[in-house]
Amino acid sequence: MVDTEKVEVKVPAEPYEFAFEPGRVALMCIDFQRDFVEAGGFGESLGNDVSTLRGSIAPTRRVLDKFRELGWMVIHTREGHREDLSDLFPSKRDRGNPSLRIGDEGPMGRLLTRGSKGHDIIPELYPIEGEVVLDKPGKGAFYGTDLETILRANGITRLIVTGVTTEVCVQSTAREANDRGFDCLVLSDCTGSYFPEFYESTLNMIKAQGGIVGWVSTSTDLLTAVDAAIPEIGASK
Ligand code: TIU
Repeated sequence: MVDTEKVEVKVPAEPYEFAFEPGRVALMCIDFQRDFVEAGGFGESLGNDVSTLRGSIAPTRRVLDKFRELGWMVIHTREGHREDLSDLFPSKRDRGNPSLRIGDEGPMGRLLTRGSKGHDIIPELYPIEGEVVLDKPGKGAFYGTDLETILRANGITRLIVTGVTTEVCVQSTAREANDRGFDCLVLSDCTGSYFPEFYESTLNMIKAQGGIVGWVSTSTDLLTAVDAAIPEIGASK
């Protein structure tokens, strides 16, 4: 048995290597909900082609499987609101004057409303027992949630960030984490945007200026680094 607490995982990344101790890292799967990824949901109601996000699912699943195998912390987030919409600002409900608004009935139930099919996480990345599921009313995962308490209570200092969409909830969460002293490694193939140019710009912004918001790498580089740091576990694959 390898004592994973003593292992340091060194991931090639931009702007430079991202190293972490296994016991201090958590995987964030941000808003992989039907409402953003599947047809008939909130993302499509805003006029987006949701198929652009699907490429991020399979690589995220590979990372999720590795975290599960190793027993490392996993946190899933879901953007959405209470059934009575008491936590929904009018500014958010009305923005853009869409034909279907948050709380309205859509093909997958009420848009971005807790308890609806569309609000829940896609089957490919569905949480299992022991993983944290965090409901959030905003874009950033720290706003209006107990995420900071959960991370600090578990000794987590570094986050592996996946999710949708890159420039909205992923970027907001990475910036919130950064301001609270958490280091974020965003996996470029495990995030997706409805807008290719925003995807590129966001990843560039995060890693610019010596990592002003965080680091960027890929699922392959992360998984290779994990297997290299923990040979017994890698060899058992
Ligand atoms: N519209 C869009 O790109 N994203 C969101 O509204 N929420 C998240 O990113 N989760």
